[in-house]
Amino acid sequence: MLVVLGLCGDALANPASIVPGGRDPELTDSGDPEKRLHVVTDIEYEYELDSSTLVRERIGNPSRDPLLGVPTVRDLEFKQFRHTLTPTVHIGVFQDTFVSVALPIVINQARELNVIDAANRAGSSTVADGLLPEMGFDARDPSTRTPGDLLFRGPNRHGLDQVHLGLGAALMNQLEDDTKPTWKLGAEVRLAVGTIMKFDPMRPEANKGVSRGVQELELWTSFDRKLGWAEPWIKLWWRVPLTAKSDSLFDDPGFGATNTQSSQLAGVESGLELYALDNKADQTRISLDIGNKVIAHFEGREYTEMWEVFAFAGDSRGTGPLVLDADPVRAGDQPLSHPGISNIENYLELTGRFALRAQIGPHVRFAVSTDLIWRTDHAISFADAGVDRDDDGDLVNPGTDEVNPLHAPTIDLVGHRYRSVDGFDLVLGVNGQVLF
Ligand SMILES: [Ca+2]
Ligand SMILES: [Ca+2]
Ligand SMILES: [Ca+2]
Repeated sequence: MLVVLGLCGDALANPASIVPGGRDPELTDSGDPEKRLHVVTDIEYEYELDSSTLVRERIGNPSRDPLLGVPTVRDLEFKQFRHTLTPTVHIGVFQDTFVSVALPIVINQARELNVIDAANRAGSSTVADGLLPEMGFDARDPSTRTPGDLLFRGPNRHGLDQVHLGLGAALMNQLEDDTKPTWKLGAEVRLAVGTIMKFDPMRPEANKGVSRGVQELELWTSFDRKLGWAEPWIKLWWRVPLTAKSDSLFDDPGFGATNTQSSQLAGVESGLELYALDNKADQTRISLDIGNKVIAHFEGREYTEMWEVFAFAGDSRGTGPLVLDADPVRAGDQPLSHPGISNIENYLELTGRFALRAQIGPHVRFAVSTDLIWRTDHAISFADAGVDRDDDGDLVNPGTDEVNPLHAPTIDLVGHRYRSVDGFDLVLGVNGQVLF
């Protein structure tokens, strides 16, 4: 997508040489060198299709060679569709310095889980362990048996997660000194604004929010250099959660709970933009941008493919297998609902991206793009049993403050974990940009 670099973290941007607050690109060769680029407005539409297979670790087969590692069974297929519209405005506030506001709006998000062996629903490990009933669960029609291979369908969701407020500066600007690349640095605060995304099995359509309720900080830097008909660029960024809203699902229950925050992300994006047409006289350009992106997801808690099912099976008003004990030190169960979000193992997101860009005059740009995304296999129910403290022995003692209340043995014990494998996403994007 054609977006000014870094001003919209999820955009498929050529980081480009555009610097709000920097010299107006119309005046590269002549005219008033003091004329500034004041405002860049940008609108982006994305259609995203996500898929993965959920496998379950299955220990307990005595005839299996223990050296082969933990055996798994393929249980469920996950699919999600999402339409997102993101308006962004970047305003030059000083020489080569700019602020930005972006508001990603989820227009619609729908997700479902299909059982792989539809002829034997009862044999699905998710059903066998009591996480879902054999009749399945459809948020839109909870009392009816789900048809075919459909085992779970959540509500259609829409709304806002975060507003992104950015501040950036170009330390070098090729438009002003053509012996140098354009080098930018920036920070972005992402404030949670929308309805917190939750799931209540008794009122499955009551909450249609998409917000994680997490405030994040992103730091980024980028380099871009136009060399004749080619323009290589690279961007590095790191995103860390600062706090979570008090009613978010990222709650620390104390005792032996660790890693209760949303996971951190780090990314490297790069590309090579090749100009098929570059008419300097009227600034008409057509280019192909071929690039890649590597994003590391670090251990932490996330809304995974299974989060609504885990919330379903952990509703403290019922007797599901994931109901937690809020106080491990007090005898008996103090029922605590499983929040649905779960600990994830480190994984990588690897993206190949192709964008076709057109520039019509100095101030109007369009792009269409495709991202192909592969996610490495990783465990998605990965909570530790707790922490061993300074007592004798090195195990987490039951009934003590060493126990992690968020640990649900049915899914978090080695040999019982859920793993997301064969993750593949496709993103199609359309983008328009106007510079003033
Ligand atoms: Ca207890
Ligand atoms: Ca201990
Ligand atoms: Ca110890």
